[in-house]
Amino acid sequence: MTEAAQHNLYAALRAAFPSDLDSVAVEVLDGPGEGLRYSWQDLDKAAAKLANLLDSLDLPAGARIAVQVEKSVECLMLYLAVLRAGYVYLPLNTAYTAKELEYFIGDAEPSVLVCTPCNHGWASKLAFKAGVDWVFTLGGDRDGSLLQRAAHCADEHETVPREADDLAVIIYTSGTTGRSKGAMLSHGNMLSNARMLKDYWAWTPGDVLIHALPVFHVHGLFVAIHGALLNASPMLWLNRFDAAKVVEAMPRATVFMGVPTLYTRMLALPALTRQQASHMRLFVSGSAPLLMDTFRSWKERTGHTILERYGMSETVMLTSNPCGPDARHGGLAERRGGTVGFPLPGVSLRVVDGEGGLLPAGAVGDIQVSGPNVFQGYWRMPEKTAQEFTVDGFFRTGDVGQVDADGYVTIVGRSKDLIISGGYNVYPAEIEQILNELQGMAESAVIGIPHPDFGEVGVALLVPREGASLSPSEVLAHLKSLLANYKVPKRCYVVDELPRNTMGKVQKNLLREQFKSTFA
Ligand code: MCA
Ligand code: AMP
Repeated sequence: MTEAAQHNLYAALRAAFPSDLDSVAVEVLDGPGEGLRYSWQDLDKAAAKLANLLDSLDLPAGARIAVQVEKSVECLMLYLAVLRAGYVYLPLNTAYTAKELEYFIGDAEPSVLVCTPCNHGWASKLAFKAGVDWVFTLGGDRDGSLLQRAAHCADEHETVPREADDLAVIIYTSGTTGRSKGAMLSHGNMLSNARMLKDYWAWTPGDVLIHALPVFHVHGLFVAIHGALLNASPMLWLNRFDAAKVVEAMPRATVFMGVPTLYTRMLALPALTRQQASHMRLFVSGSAPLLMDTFRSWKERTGHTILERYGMSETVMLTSNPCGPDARHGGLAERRGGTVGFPLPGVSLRVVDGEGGLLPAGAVGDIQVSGPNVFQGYWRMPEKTAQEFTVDGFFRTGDVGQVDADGYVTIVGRSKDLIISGGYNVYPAEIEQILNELQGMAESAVIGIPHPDFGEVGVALLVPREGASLSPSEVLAHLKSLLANYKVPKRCYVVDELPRNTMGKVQKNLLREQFKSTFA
């Protein structure tokens, strides 16, 4: 392999594969492929075939490959193939509606779209209209045109050289303006983060990962998959999270990663016992705040202390509680509930006041970060990108927090108006924009309130125009037709007015207080 090819993330992952390529890399625990075992050789050869298929399409340099398919091992192979062939992977949540897909395709201008066979009718129509050259299908049962076409391709492929700064992935995140932005991550952003996490979380030979997260966001696609592949660790693979199946798999595994909702759902099962979890080494939680109650209950029930970490689509992972003693912090090894741990090695994190002045330990302010993991900017949004970075190159996370005297970081809130529901981000602005365009709507506000399963969910408050009447159920149905289902508020109330401060700004904190017990 050439020197340059080694900057390609795929080359680094491939170099870590075990010498016995016939050993099991992935075992599927659910769905149509339940019981199937894929070897490392299978991953490598399928990724080669798919990369050769992409090469045969004569795509322009830097071509985006948009993928909106159900989770499957074949989807993982496609991800590896795109990296290997040097193109840019664009994963899309399967919950996105036609309207949302249309936006992403219009913005990213991919050359290829891979969709599920059942969406092919409308998705291909929309894609071809937007100028996409190729549309393939990939189903959950190894069906669809993508694999049929790739079957005829050679199963060897020379990994395309990439520089560390070359674009590998675009991940869309919604925003406080209501318009989604594509965060551009390079091969170097992801590889540096994956290598550092391998050390920091002490991945060891013999580790086995239970993979139960979606593969279209940072947590499931990068943190979990890169971790396992870089450590040559087999994955026990669930296409859908199923609390009972994860608990059942624990005696054969050592590592699990999840959002807090997954932990609360497992805690509801009597089968989760100390004995059942005794083979496990590490439980990681992230993407949303882990409640102290969940942290304590997990410890009591299983004997394990969940390791909470913090990251973003724009930065991959930023901080983590220690896995073992951290020499940078006097050998502290304690995983402190309610905190997200220390900045990871190589990451600089600071807490600043409104003017950008550095705050002392314990003071609450805006979190800014820099490091080799921080993204290259927002796709085709140079002004937005410039706004989000300070003059000395720190990225403004939009999270509010503090660093204590021992160096532990705590996230205490967000300056961005964001709801995190079951680990998915929901931006009220995106929903309010749609609501405010409805006939008869004077104004609206979407707020996040506590929910026992999803941690937080959205509630919409609607103010009708004088003389107009609004039907909450019709409004919700309208939102459902346009937005991914997890973004749709769980409740909708018609109110006379919204509380405002003297500047005229809606006081969402008062509304959150008023509705906080809705799901208690
Ligand atoms: C499903 N529903 C939801 C959510 N998920 N509502 C609000 N929030 C959600 N997260 C709704 C559906 O709309 C549907 O409602 C009903 O619940 C049942 O849907 P279903 O698909 O059956 O739900 P599920 O399979 O039980 O899914 C729940 C889940 C899933 C397993 C918690 O949401 C999930 O996998 N979350 C993980 C998200 C994740 O990977 N985040 C990482 C992002 P209806 O019937 O009315 O339509 S990466 C990140 O955040 C950063 C970088 C980081 O730090 O990691
Ligand atoms: P995303 O759009 O998926 O990149 O979401 C990133 C956001 O998720 C961060 O800016 C935080 O607000 C939030 N987040 C991620 N991990 C944690 C955590 N452990 N605790 C609190 N918030 C978190």
